[in-house]
Amino acid sequence: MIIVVVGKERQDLVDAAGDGVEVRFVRQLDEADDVFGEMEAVIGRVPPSVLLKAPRLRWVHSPSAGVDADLSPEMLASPVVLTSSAGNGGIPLAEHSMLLMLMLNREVPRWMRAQADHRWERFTHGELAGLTVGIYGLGNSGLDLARKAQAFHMRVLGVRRRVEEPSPYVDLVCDFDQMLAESDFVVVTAPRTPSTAGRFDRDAFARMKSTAYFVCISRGGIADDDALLDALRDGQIAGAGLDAHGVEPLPPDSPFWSLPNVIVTPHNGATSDGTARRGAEIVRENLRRFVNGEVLHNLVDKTAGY
Ligand code: OXD
Repeated sequence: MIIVVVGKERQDLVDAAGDGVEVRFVRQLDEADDVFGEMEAVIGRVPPSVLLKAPRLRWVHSPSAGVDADLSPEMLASPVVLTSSAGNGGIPLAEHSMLLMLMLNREVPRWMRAQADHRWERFTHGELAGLTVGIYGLGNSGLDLARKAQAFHMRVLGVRRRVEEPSPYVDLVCDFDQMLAESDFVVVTAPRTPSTAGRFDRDAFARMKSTAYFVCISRGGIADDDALLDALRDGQIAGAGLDAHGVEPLPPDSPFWSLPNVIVTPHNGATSDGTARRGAEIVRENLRRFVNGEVLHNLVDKTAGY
């Protein structure tokens, strides 16, 4: 059996695969073109052109938690099993959401500007306690955020597709409109899928409180950027904290950079050693399971998109 890993050599993966399995490490998938016809699994992203040249391929493991970029029409049509790294970055993304909410609530950019000018500027700021956060998507990061937000004495609303799943630390799983109407912070933690793309349109922003903030830490494209920009400029909402953007990298001339009520971070919320470590553990365990014919973790429902 041949398994191709796009990434650095790792003895733990060779050990997990065991005897009789060839684990080939490459920097780019193209470097393994001599085994496209034989490889049975790829750990890494597989472009459509390679998918079509790999008749024995049975499993692809994505290095990402969100698999929107892996789900080409060819991948959707293929019987290849896709797994994700979901769960690797849930904790830091929830931390990043708290960070952005705190920064917006306390007007931290104002302190940073004052510090740059060596100016002692004290002002009355908000506190998160007693405010409502609406979490759009109760996966790993959404549920961890719910827990953290409750620890900050916030009321937690959640919107999720699989309402039957347990939602600990969420005060109320509700519908989209109720979340928009009642939240002081709306935080997008959902993957980008056919049903979430463009969900935050003009109508959605119009339904939010004018004092509310929009935070996105999962994927751009779930908000319609033009609608978001207009909502921010027209005062339909108070501001935004954005780690995920419709276009990445955010172009230098994007208006989001300079809006005074927006905090931009460069899709950096989960770039931590912990994310890498958890991702490595998910890969190792799935590799072991694949070789032993066991059910894999983090199976992607390709039609649902996550
Ligand atoms: C992901 C990411 O893994 O956004 O999906 O980093």
